[in-house]
Amino acid sequence: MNIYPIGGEMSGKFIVFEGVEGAGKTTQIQQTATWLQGRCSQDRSIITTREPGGTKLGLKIRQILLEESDSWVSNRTELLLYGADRAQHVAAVIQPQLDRGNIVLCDRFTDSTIAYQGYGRGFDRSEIDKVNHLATGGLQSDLTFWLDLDVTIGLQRVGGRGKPDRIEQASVDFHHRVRQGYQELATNYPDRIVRIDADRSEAAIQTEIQSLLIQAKWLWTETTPIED
Ligand code: Z5A
Repeated sequence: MNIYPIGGEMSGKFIVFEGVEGAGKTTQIQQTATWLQGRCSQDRSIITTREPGGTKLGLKIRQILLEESDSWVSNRTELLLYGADRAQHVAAVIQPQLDRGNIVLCDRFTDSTIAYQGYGRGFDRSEIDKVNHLATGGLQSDLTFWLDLDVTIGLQRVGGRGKPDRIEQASVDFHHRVRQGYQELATNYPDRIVRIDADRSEAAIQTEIQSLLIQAKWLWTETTPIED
């Protein structure tokens, strides 16, 4: 978690970045944080965080889920571990920062569980929703950027990073189902989820994200400059 100290008294905002592996979430979150930091300097702190692993406890869960790729984890255990990571993350980081009026940029949230454990692993949506609700108490993003990319391109982008983790090792069909899950989520929740074509340059993607945020009136106060 990185904190850019700025301060302020407003309702916090929660912006999530989603997408298949290698879609560019980390890259775009960092660039968006830097851009927002410059624009919100009098008003708010910009917090960047991620799932799994946005807390000290979550880092241990992340290690079990991803780094120990040789150990067997049942699908039900995997679902509950992502839920446990999220419960701690919401309680220890996300909700407290929102309560302070800060802007939280999060790499993955509840839609990842729907896409990966639901569409990917095959869990019923009702079971996923129960775990998500238990973990979040109903907290949802104010806006989610879905960075949409062909899964083979995404896997190629991250292919040189060394030994693939447990989820990377899943079949290409699994990753296609995940992308289809995101597609259906974006169709079903158009007010919350915005599709961004991620098969473009980093700069083009960042320009579109900034443009969408400039248009998001709920994000800005009268004292915050919103013109370029
Ligand atoms: N998971 C789950 O199953 N259920 C859940 O509830 C949650 C997660 C929360 C987390 O993995 C795994 O957990 C994830 C889903 C599962 N597994 N999968 N698949 P992670 O945190 O290790 O990885 P990730 O979230 O998938 O992120 P990533 O692989 O690091 O990708 P990214 O953040 O989207 O991309 P990036 O790091 O910004 O960029 C990747 C590379 O592409 C890098 O070399 C960049 O320089 C390059 N890049 C970035 N943008 C571009 C553009 N526009 N063009 C060309 N190259 C680019």
